[in-house]
Amino acid sequence: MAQLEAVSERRKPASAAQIDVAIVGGGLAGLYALHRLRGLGLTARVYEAGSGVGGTWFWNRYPGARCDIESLEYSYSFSEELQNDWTWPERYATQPAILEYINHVADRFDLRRDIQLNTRIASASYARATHRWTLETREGERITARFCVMATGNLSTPRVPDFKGLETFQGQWYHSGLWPHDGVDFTGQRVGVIGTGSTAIQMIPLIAQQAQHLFVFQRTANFSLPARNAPMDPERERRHKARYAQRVREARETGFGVPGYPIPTQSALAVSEEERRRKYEELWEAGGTIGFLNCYNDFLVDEKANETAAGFVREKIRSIVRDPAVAELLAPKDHPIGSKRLCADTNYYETYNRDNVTLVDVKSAPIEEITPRGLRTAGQEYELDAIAFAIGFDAMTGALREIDIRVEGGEALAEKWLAGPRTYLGLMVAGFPNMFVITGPGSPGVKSQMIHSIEQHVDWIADCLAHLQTKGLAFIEPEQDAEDRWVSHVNEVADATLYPRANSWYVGANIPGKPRVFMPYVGGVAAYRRKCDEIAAQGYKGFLLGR
Ligand code: N01
Repeated sequence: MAQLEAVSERRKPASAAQIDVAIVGGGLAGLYALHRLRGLGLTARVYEAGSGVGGTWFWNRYPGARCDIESLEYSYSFSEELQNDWTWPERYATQPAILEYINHVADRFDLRRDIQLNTRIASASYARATHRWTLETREGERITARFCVMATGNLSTPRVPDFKGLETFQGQWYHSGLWPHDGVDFTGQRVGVIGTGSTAIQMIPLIAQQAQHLFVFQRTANFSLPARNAPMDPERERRHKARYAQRVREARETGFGVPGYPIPTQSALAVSEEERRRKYEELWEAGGTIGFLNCYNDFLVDEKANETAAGFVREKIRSIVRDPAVAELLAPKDHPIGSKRLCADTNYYETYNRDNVTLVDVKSAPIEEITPRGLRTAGQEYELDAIAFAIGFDAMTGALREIDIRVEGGEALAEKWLAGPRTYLGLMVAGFPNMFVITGPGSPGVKSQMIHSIEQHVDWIADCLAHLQTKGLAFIEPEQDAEDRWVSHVNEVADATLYPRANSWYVGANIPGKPRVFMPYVGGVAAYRRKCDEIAAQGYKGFLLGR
């Protein structure tokens, strides 16, 4: 009986009003944070704006949405049983398959009782006197917590389409990041897709198969490599699972958190052209992007080395796309390959050989306005029944800036970040005690296999909270100096690479008026983990801790 009571006590939801940890966001990061922090005996609760768990995989339901990292890698590693039991049907899982997996995790680890859906956190305010955060939801509910974990995601605030005349459009329009849950049938329609980033590159081939005519409005051509998706090879899956624990350890010693791709040591310029080409051909045939990013040590550092790969991909585009003028427009020439997110596709370039697809260059003739019947560029009006905006997100900072985060008597986070985000390790912000960010700006999150980084961040946070518990400490916050040094380090590392050369969301270039600051840490997950571990081992060097 006593045992039963203990079980039922454990199954009770954490009290909503006063908890140890408020976790904002119920995506992959929020769910793992809940699981891990519960394991410390803390009361924790997730607040999620959506009507279901899954975060990015809940919202991004556009045609073709799937992960561009192989699913055997893009999975949680904290439970070997979970990994062994789960079967991914394809090499790269679709959005519905990933969402099913996330829901399975929520059930399997009994997470739902501490997840509050349909709840958007509007503000979070910290009182130094009590060492507590007070969060307020849009509906006015108040929650107080000792710690706040922002699992708000990096690509969760869709960029609002601000095209002149949009309100006059008589057709339907959609944003990739807020796609209707029942899907959209474009059969027989004239459709416009705006954007040619990773999202558009996934949706274009599928919309082209449905639409009467598809117009793709491209401002900047992007590099894309064939994904070579296929049904899961059972033998490959068996081998993968047999070496699972070892693979997880190997992933930690890589740049991007994907095992099988150790940090390269050879320059692209140190080998013959023939050898380089052979390697690029092999990688092109194998499919996916991680191989390319890891092929030579100067791929993302040296312009000449990078150009060897960029030129190779441009040649491939010219060999696939039959109309030479279209091929030229699709071949990127204004940024190094990999300096923007390298895309993985299925039949992207091939799609431009279809009679019902037109590529429109909106760099030379920009979009002037959306009209009631379609869209007008500097040269022409295009009649459209539907528009799909694949124009991206207010990345990395958008979701945090949407919440009014402040410390009583101090400045708001949005004010502090006016000139760009500043963090210590991407994990905490000076002046904002007891608030942790998962894969925030200044961390390698978006430049890695996200789940790898999520788990590393959450584990670090959990160890930190356990340290505070053991020592009877009430708060932790970064020293200003430590934060400044980390920001300088993040910039130095980025400046030594080709990344800042591109107008990408990594520098906020896609949001008009956003300060141009390179946000991710590109020193790789191995170096980053070592740094985080060293800092913790030195008694949380660079942090102020107190009672
Ligand atoms: O967004 P983007 P996304 N007029 O910002 C164009 C992840 N992701 O949603 O480059 C005309 O990359 C803009 O043009 P330009 C992944 O990390 C992952 O595609 O600014 N065009 C660009 O072409 C990815 O990087 C998966 O000149 C305009 C496009 O819109 C991130 O999400 C799948 C415009 C926006 O591209 C974001 O990708 C999909 C305008 N006014 C996405 N404004 C996986 O597989 C913007 N554009 C895991």
